[in-house]
Parts: sequence; C-alpha cells; structure tokens
Amino acid sequence: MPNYKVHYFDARGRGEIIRLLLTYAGQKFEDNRIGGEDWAKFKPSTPFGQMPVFQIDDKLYGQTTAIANYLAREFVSSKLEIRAVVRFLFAKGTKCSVIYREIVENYGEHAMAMTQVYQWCTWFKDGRTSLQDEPRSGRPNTANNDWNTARVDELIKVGRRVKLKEISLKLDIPKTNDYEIVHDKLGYCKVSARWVPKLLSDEHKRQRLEISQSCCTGVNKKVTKPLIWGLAGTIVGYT
Ligand SMILES: N[C@@H](CCC(=O)N[C@@H](CS)C(=O)NCC(=O)O)C(=O)O
Repeated sequence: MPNYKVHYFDARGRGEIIRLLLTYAGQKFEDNRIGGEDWAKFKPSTPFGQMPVFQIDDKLYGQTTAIANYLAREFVSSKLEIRAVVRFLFAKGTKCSVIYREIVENYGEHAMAMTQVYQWCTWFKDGRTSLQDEPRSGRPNTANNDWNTARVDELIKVGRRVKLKEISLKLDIPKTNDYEIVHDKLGYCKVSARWVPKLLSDEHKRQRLEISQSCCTGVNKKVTKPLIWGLAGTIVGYT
C-alpha cells in the first residue's frame, strides 16, 4: 500500500478538497500543514512552486483539480465498485466472511474493513439496493432546548393570548419549533384564543366545580343535581 501525504498550509483553501476526498474514501494519509520558513524550503521542490501538493510515496503531484480528479476516480469510484462486488457476492449467497476474504485477495486489505463488509451485507439483507452513502441528516434541532422552553413559558404566562408568530419573532425561534415547545413540551392548548394548560391541577378542578355549583344555586334542584355532576364529569374528564 503506498503512503499518501497532502502538503498544504494550515488552512482549508485549495487543500481541503484533497483532504476531504481522502477522508471520504477512508484512505489514510499524512496531513502535512506547512507554514513560514518550512514553506520557503519546500517550495523549490514542488512541481509548480505552489501548494497543495499530493505525494504518493516519493513522487509529488501538483494542481488541485488534477489531484481531485485522480482521487475521485481512484478512491471514490473504486469504493462504489467494491460495494457492488459485496452486493453481487451477497446475492449469490456468499457468506460475509468469505466476501471479506475475496475483497482482501482482489483489492488489498485496505479496500474495505471487515465490519463494513458485514454492515453492507446486513443492509442488502434488509432490502437496500443503493450503493451510495445515505444523505446526512440536517442540522440537529437545537431550538427545542430547556432555555427556550422556559422563555416561551414565561411569555405565555405574561400574555395568554400571544400568538405563535409573535413568540417566534420575540424569541427568534422558528415557528415550527415554537409549536413543538408550546404543545408537546409545555402541554398548552388554545381555548378561546388563550393558551391554557392541557392538564388541570386539582386546584383548577376544585375552583371550576365551585363555580359550576354557584351558578346553579337557586335553580330547581331536580335539574341542577345531574347538571352539576355532568359538569364535574366534564371538568375531570377534560384532563
Ligand atoms: N493552479 C494551482 C494554484 C495553487 C495556488 O495558487 N496555491 C497557492 C495557495 S492556494 C500557493 O501555493 N501560494 C503560495 C505561493 O505561491 O508561494 C492549483 O490549483 O493548485
């Protein structure tokens, strides 16, 4: 297996694409970050007097795009080729351990790790057909944190009629996140344009029963008794 080195400044710049391609391919390489006097010394030995320089054993290659094209062909497409071989052998009913041996014999021991071979076999067994990497999921949801939840709760307690749009503007939280915080985390729902807790406390239930009873005072008892119990049942059931 040849030794690979990437020579570039300690920055992303033109060198990063080369580092990224090698990393994506799972290829080991030395990331030689040069600066100051070291660059002045190294410069005359580079093919074009500039960096990035890609080194394979003792040979140096220049020009970013040419290097990137080479790496994409050499490493990235061969990665797909090896996955295709795994898929083919797996479809033929070959054992994972045998597939791994075949890969090592034909492509070398760095072509695909044994754990990767087993992983791909599992995916193919589960019905996967694509050889491409799955797209990465987007940015982690960071807005639904405890701090934002407390801020939203405070805002609702100050003004129960506040709208999601207003919360979003005031606290600079995306509206979809607001909805999750208000409904799912804080458990509010909107009744008559006011946010109310979905779970009534015992105190709330007692107060509502008292109000219902006082409303019914003076009305025919035969009518009110079932009415009061009906209301009480509704109130308790509301939780
Ligand atoms: N055409 C070259 C340009 C390389 C280039 O401009 N390299 C700059 C850094 S991004 C450099 O080495 N500058 C230092 C110098 O010329 O002494 C490529 O694409 O690789």
